[in-house]
Amino acid sequence: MIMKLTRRAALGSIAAAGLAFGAAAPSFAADMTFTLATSGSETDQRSVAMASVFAPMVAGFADYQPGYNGTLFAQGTELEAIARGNLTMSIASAQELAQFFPEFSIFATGYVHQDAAHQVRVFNDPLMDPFKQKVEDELGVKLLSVMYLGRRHVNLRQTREELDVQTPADLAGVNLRMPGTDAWQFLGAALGASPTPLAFSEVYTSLSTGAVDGQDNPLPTVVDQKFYEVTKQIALTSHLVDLNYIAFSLETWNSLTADQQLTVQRAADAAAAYGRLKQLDKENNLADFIRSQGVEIYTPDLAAFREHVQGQYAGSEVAASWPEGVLDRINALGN
Ligand code: KDO
Repeated sequence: MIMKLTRRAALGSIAAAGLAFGAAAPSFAADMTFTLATSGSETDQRSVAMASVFAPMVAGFADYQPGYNGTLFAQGTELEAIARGNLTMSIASAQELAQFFPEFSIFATGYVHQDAAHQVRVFNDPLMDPFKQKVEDELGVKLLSVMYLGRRHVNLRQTREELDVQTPADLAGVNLRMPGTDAWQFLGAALGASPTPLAFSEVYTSLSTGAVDGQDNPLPTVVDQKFYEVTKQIALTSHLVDLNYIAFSLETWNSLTADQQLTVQRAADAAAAYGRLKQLDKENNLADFIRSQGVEIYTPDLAAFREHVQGQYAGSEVAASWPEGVLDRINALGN
């Protein structure tokens, strides 16, 4: 009979053997499981970073169990699942957090973050402390690190001959899929389009049937999701240098030893850094492949887009939620 020696049994026998020979019994932390939910795929660079960097670093005391493609929890429900104690981690967005705390919309505002390095400076700046504290105090979620998702561009089914996007006026009446939260819908309208809320998992099918005219995601996502199969152009609007946060259950965090907390924090930072570099590399090298798939890629009138989008936020209800002076501090951390 083959006895399946579980890890716990193995550790127990080692400890017993040690005691038998007078050695001090090593202290083994109870095993635990870190579940992660993401609407991203298993091959998405952020998922790869978590599985290949974060998971091994915490393996000494936690088993990492990811759920991809929204299979564990639907996109936009992960934070509540963490708050209810049904999930350990998620790759959260500022837009999702803005549903709970409207002031987070400042980190989801078009043409504010300038690049990946700016995102890191902002996340590590003291200006973030009240934001992080509020999420811990009121949602029971700890924001460990900032991940780079990439520059979002307008990606359409129409060919450039059919619709040449130079300014926001060219997007009038375009049915542009945006993720479901208010901050995303505001951004879609600020671009000049007619935004349609749709879950990430529905985007490919909706593009292929023509249920929507387009979507906006960074080039690595266009490739990972094969959106190039069902679209014909990308106008490089760079309207949002997008980010995610590695969100972690505060209850689980508080149950960890100090050493385990340090390891989890370092693992999250390492995964975010690794994923950032890989995503930047992909972003800088995918345009030719996408063009080879029949998608025209070009740069529109960026000044026109920036001016129009920023004009839509100025004086809006969204901007009214931003704490005094935070936008100036974010801009001061720019290049
Ligand atoms: C999307 O639904 O377009 C989006 O890019 C929004 C992001 O905030 C994030 O949720 C992302 O999807 C998922 O991580 C899948 O890439």
